[in-house]
Amino acid sequence: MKPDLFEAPDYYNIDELYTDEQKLVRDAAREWVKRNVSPIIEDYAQRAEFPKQLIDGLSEIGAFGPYIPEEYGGAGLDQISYGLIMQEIERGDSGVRSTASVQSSLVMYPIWRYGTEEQRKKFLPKLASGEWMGCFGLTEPDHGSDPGSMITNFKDMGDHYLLNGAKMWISNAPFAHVAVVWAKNEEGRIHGLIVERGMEGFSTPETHNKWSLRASATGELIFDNVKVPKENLLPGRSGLGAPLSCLDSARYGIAWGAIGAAMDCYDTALRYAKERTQFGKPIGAFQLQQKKLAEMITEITKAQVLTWRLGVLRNEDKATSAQISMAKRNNVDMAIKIAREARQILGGMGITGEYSIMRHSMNLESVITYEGTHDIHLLITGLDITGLNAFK
Ligand code: TGC
Ligand code: FAD
Repeated sequence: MKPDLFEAPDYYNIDELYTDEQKLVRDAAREWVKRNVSPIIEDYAQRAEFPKQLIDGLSEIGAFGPYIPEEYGGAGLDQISYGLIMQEIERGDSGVRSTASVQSSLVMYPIWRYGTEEQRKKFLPKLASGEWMGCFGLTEPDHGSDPGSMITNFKDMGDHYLLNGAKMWISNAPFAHVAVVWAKNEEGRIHGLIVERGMEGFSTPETHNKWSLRASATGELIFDNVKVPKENLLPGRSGLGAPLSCLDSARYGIAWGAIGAAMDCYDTALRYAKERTQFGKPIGAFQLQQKKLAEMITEITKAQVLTWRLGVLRNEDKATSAQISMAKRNNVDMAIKIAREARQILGGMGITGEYSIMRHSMNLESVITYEGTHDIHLLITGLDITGLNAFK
């Protein structure tokens, strides 16, 4: 892979909107990605392997629990800093950002928000340091967009719960030490359970042959009469709203992350267009290539403004789930279109691993599907503005 010459686009001086602390956090993550992710990521993606050596560094830049209070090992940062960390990591690779998103928003967040003090003390510091890695089991083989119909269930056996069922498409599953699993009790009410590796009847087979998110490990969670101690139930909230509130936090991070992937594709294509000569001049001098580049920077700038504003609302605890859906949907769609256009600017070179664009493009096919598909987020906006439910 070519050396990482990334220069972040900031066409509207968005930097002026960030505090010094936010910029410091962002710059540290940016530097870490340049030094540690860019040089190795293509190789790991080609081999379809998660680079586990990045775990310590991810913890050091605050990517595991950016907004979790410091008393539990988190970085105690605000929501914009959290977003900027996700942006920088996904500038490197969506799969690495996925690992951080799951650890922070889908494992640490529910334990922090809905767990007991004992659960917080037992799990959060180890998850923040990366000593333990986590995964989040909501999706099932037959229930993806409609998680409320899940069949994974647990029975109260007096001194423990007995868990049965299966989850599919679970990021980090193959190596996770703990899984936050959503399952129905005997009354059909959804609860979160912390399942730990080593519990009898719990297995995590890896999903192979992905063309997308190859540097992220994906797997199944299989529960065959797993005895889960009663103290592993998250008591703070039940019902579908509990896992969906975790998704709000992760979707918010993805809205920022997608900007990172788009920025990397744009920056690469811009540099290439100025250097590559055809018909006696740089291809960037042709109107058709300028149209692509001008549209890319316009869309990136709009996404930056949208996401900064969403971050302000999140910091004030005023962002709605529907606002988060709009940003996730818009920014991932923006990034996937930019990746496709940027690939074309590089001609044949664009399909090779010499450049990051094709990897981003393929990764974004997962990002546009997970955490709610492009269609589902549109329907969430539709429901919000009309009050009419078009899901069912
Ligand atoms: P519905 O009846 O609308 O809602 C059920 C209850 O949940 C509440 N609620 C929310 N609460 C918090 N945050 C949200 N975003 C919420 N959305 C809804 C709602 O108020 C209600 O509460 P209550 O008290 O009345 O019971 O539920 P529905 O069954 O009609 O489904 C709605 C729908 C389709 C929007 C939802 O289920 C959905 O978002 N589906 C998409 C599924 C999804 O996003 N799965 C993601 C799996 S995890 C993942 O992909 C991780 S990838 C990670 C990585 O690698 O980065
Ligand atoms: P389906 O729900 O079957 O949807 C198929 C198509 O139908 C989509 O185009 C969808 O938009 C459309 N559709 C569905 N319902 C409607 C409707 N009402 N109206 C209109 N169109 C509709 N899940 C986890 O729980 N944890 C994880 O860590 C996790 N990681 C993932 C990692 C990867 C790489 C991938 C690919 C997925 C991951 N997922 C995870 C699962 C992900 O959240 C689901 O794939 C996603 O929610 C969609 O579910 P599905 O694949 O079953 O598609």
